[in-house]
Order: sequence, then structure tokens, then C-alpha cells
Amino acid sequence: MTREEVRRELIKSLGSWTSGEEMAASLGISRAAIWKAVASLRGEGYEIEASKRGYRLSALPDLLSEELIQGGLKTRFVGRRLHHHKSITSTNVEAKRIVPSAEDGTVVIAEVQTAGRGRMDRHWESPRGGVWMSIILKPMIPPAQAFIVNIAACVAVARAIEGLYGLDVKVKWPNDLMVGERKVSGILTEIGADMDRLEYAVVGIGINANLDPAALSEGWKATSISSELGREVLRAELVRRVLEELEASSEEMTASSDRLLEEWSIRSATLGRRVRITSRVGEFEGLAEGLEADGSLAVRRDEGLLERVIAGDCAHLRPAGERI
Ligand code: BT5
Repeated sequence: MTREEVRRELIKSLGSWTSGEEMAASLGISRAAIWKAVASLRGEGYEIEASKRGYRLSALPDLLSEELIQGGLKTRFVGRRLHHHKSITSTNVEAKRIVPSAEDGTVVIAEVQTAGRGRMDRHWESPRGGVWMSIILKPMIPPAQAFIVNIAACVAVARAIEGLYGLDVKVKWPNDLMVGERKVSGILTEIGADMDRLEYAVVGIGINANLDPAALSEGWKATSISSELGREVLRAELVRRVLEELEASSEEMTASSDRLLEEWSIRSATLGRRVRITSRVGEFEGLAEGLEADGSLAVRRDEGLLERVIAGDCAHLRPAGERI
């Protein structure tokens, strides 16, 4: 059916122009037939622009369905299997449930999470308009290297948001992505391992895409892509880009982690700042000096001692010592 074929072609190049001539040639139909199909799709609520450059699909029923994400997805394995839920407790919980039978790169994605989770069982607010997804990875790396998955995910999401929207995205140790001083995305990586092999990593990614941060309970600490840009974005395009960047960074992490650690450091909003660390061993303040090869944050305590913090929370402090 022409309309269906045209729809698929436009979805493949969602957000960019497709020439009518090329589409007609590849589908073996006339340009007039394409025009008719476009008119019919517009009638269904698809927003399709037309210009000398061809057609561009700029808005669709804003769902993160398999079809919308996978059409035009340029990955080898990440996102090739995708489970879309309108509402779910937590995509990480669901991903861990299906992990034994899931292929490397399987994605669980939801429009809404009713019990989204942050680290240490904190609550993650996940209303409509965001991107809430978990990617199952089964990389060939030893358990001691598991931290690199989190680094790879942070770098991938930062690259995706920056690449698509030109926003300056910084990483706040260990897992926050920031625009300015506000959090736009959080990552929760959970792993399963035996003594000598990482069995899986579930990379949970939450991105405040099209939502009003004021509607979140700590809106003053959060931002969203739409509020930064002053317009809504195509979430399916964002998801695709994140999956593509994640595949690239997960390949980098199995080859050599040096570049990722370096990029993380360059993107870091934490290094060079005074921080307050809260970890299992207690709370202290100091200067964040560097990211170590094992993913820990090196913090120079005021008394001069260098602490390597492998897990915990980190608050950025103003020079005067007040919390931001
Ligand atoms: C995180 O934890 O930042 C990891 C968040 C991971 C969420 C994804 S969504 C898909 C997948 N499925 C899940 O169930 N989770 C993952 P953490 O560093 O612990 O930060 C949690 C803190 O961020 C909370 O205590 C709030 O202060 C704040 N917060 C909660 N919801 C937020 C939101 N939507 N935007 C910005 N900040 C938020």
C-alpha cells in the first residue's frame, strides 16, 4: 500500500528531508502518488513539511513505539529488540526480569514509569514526555571493569543530546548529566556478574525530554531538553541517537577505556570543584582532582589526604562552601 510505504520512508528519515524524486524512484511509484499519500497522512495527524528539498516528517503521534524508533536506526545490535510499554513500574526492573533470555542490546522503553528508581532505591520521577528506557548489554569485560559501562552510558547520552540539540552537557560524578547546574538526565547501571565474567549490565537511562521541570517535585534542581530549547523535540529521534551513541561507546569500552575516561573528564562538571562526598564511610569535603582508571573520584581532603571514592553521592559546592 503506497500510503504505508511512504509513511515508513518518512519515519526512517524522521526530522530530515527526503527528496520526493528519490522516494518515488525507490518505491517505484509516481511523485503524484507520493503527494497523495502525504496528504492522507497529514489527515491522520502526521505533520509533514514540503519544500524544494522534498518532504520532512516533523511531528507524529508522540509515542516511542518499536516502529518509530527502529525505522532508520543505524545500529548493529543495540535496539534491534525493543519492548515498548505505555506504563510500567520501572524499565530496569523489567529488563532484569527478561535478562536471562534477552539478546545483547535489547531495549525496554516506557512512556510512563510508576515506580522509576534512582540509585540506592531513590525515587525517579517519570511522567509522560520523558525518555525512560533500559538497555541490556552483555559485554565481554571482567566484573572489575563494570564501572566503565556507566561511564560509556554517560558519554553516550551527553554526545546524543549535544549532537542533536547543541546543548552543552556536562557530567556530574557519578551518573548525572547536567545542563548548567540542573539535571537533565540520570543513569542507573545495574549489573549481574560471577567471579570472572560480567553476565549483564542493565543501563537505565532517564532523560527529561519534553516535560516541564516545574512539574517535578524538585523542579529547581532539574531541567528538560524542551525547557532549555523552548520547543519540544522528537523523542524517537533522541532515542535512536542515544542507542547509536551507546553502541559506539560500548564498542570503545571493550576495545580500550582510555578515550572514554578522557572524554568523561573533559565533560566533567565535577573535576576542579569543591565537593561534599557522602558515602558509606561518612561525609567529607574536598577538591575533586581527577577520575581514576577504576572510575573512582579522587578527592583531596582539606587536611591534604587523597581519597578515592568508588561509590557515593557528590554535591558541588560553591567556593564559599554553600550547597548549590
Ligand atoms: C539517578 O539516580 O539519577 C538514576 C536515574 C535513572 C532513571 C532511569 S529511567 C529508566 C530506568 N528505569 C528506572 O527505574 N530507572 C532508570 P540518583 O543519582 O540516585 O538520583 C535520584 C535523584 O534525582 C532523586 O533523589 C531526585 O532528587 C532527583 N530526581 C528524581 N527524578 C528526577 C527527574 N525526572 N529529573 C531530575 N532529577 C530527578
